[in-house]
Amino acid sequence: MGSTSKRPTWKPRALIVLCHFDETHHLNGRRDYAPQGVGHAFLAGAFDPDKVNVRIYSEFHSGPLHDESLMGWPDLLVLTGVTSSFDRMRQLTAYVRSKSPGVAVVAGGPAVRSLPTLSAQVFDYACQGDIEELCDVVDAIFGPGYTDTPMLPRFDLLTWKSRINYVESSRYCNFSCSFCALTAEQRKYQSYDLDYIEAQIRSYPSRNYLLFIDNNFYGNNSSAFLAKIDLLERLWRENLFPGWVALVTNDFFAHPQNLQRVRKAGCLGLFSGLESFNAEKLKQYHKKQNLVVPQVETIRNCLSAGVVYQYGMIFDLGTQRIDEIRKELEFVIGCHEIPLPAFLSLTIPLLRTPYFNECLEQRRFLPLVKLRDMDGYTLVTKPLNSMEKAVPFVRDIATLRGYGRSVLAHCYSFYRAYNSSLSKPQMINLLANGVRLCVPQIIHDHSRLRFSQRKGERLTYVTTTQPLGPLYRPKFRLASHFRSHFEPTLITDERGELHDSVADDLAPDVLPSSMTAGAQGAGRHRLLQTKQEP
Ligand code: B12
Ligand code: SF4
Repeated sequence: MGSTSKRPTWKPRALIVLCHFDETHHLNGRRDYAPQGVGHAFLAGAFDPDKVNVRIYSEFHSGPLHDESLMGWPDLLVLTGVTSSFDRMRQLTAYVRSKSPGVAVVAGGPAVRSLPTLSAQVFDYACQGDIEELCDVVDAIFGPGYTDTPMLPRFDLLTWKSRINYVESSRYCNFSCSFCALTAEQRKYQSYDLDYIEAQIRSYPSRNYLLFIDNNFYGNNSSAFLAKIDLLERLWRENLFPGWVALVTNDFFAHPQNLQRVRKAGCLGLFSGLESFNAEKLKQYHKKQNLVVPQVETIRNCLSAGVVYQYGMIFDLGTQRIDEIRKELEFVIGCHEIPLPAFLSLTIPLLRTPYFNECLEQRRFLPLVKLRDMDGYTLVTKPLNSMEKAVPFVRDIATLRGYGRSVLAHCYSFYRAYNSSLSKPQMINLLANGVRLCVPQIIHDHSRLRFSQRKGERLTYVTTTQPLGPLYRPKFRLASHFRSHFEPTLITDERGELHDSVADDLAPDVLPSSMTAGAQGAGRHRLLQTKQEP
């Protein structure tokens, strides 16, 4: 932790930003995308609303923060975001320090956890813990009396118009897939107290669909799971929401009664990290939970039970040939019993994961890998195929470009197969996904503006040559010592070896500091009476 200390004699102002780089270099934000990140609303719960003025901003939703008056507003800046948004956190730090001299900057989340040494050099407080750690930081900066107990998310500050209310019922995951950021962090799976879940749901002012953003809504304790479903059924019957969707791991489907139970409790859809139909690949990913039940049968059973099934697929061009991947895609598009994937992306070697270490050891990284390009849509490792073949594949991956007719045929047959078991809104949801894949330009998406704003800066889809884009050019004049905040964080050097600037944090023999005792802010868990699993 840093040592910034400020005893306010006025009502202090805290700005919380969910930082984001859009991989398309699109600058308008994705208002119509689900799920939205809600980390900023959770963090806002740390402050006593009577004692601190709090404002939140999501760059994923509303586009890059450019409002200079807002940059000049806070006494405290809190930053969160996915790993690839680290540079954006650095940029905002420079902007806000420049406009609000004396501001304290607090950052946390996966990027800060993966790069603790580097983060400590940039931010005043580089948090390794959970959201509750923010209360300790606020105490340290403003003194006692400015935090709120219990710490409830401030969904009332979300200004977006949405038909979805986001809720979280657990933290982390009890599996350890080789590519997953949570595997790198090694935190224990935690289910939240039912009162806390209910309080989140009731705190929303409007009746909307519920989306659980949990990594693993099912968890590893069936009685805790069933108690949660009982709660949801009670609240659903109370008409608090029209239905709910959640993300479950594949072991959920090993018990057929689970499907009936969630359906009866108002579940409309489930998302599962299917990742691949290739069993060998799943083993390599250490995703053994996906090998327990046959995949197509699982999906069919789910849809026939009246529950939408959605999934994502990932591809590793460093170990899979494009022909092999195309066969898998053709299998999916040709199989009318299953919906099309909700998203397709490259497998990302997220920092400190086993997959990251493997790429490092096997020298699979490309030269000059930039952290901001670890977004799933830019090549950061050497492909098995030639670059000439790999690049167009990467360019088209998100949208199934080239499969338009087959996708439409798939949608038609899928509609006929499940028209009787799925409701109209459920069917529309799944078919809209097919349309998005076929005609992506009608929805804000990957094919739209796949180039940065300045002429001559077309995306190359290869990290070594990918233009940095407009956000790396400061919006206004900054003091020269802020210049380094606009240089990209490099993960590899010109030879593809670990870059010196991150070696202290990422060399395979470095013990992740996230594993150190007490790093989870445990003292501040209030309503989070976590049930430790056996
Ligand atoms: C909504 C969401 C998105 C949204 C918005 C992401 C965002 N910026 O928040 C979008 C759609 C953009 C997204 C995209 C992707 N996502 Co996503 N996403 C989520 C999801 C479902 C919810 C995020 C959220 O709001 N969490 C709630 C907050 C409260 O929790 P949290 O962010 O995990 O923060 C915890 C700690 O990190 C810490 N913390 C975080 N910030 C701070 C700040 C301070 C000051 C402190 C003290 C603590 C702290 O406290 C929290 C625990 O108490 C999570 C799963 C999950 N349940 O978190 C995945 C998740 C974050 N996504 C993930 C992945 C893999 C992706 C993609 C790479 C997927 C892909 N292949 O396309 C892309 C990234 C694209 C890109 N451009 O880089 C991974 C991790 C990614 C990473 N580390 O970078 C997760 C964890 C899912 C998973 N298990 O794999 N995602
Ligand atoms: S099941 Fe999902 S959340 Fe859990 S480790 Fe695997 S990828 Fe991560």
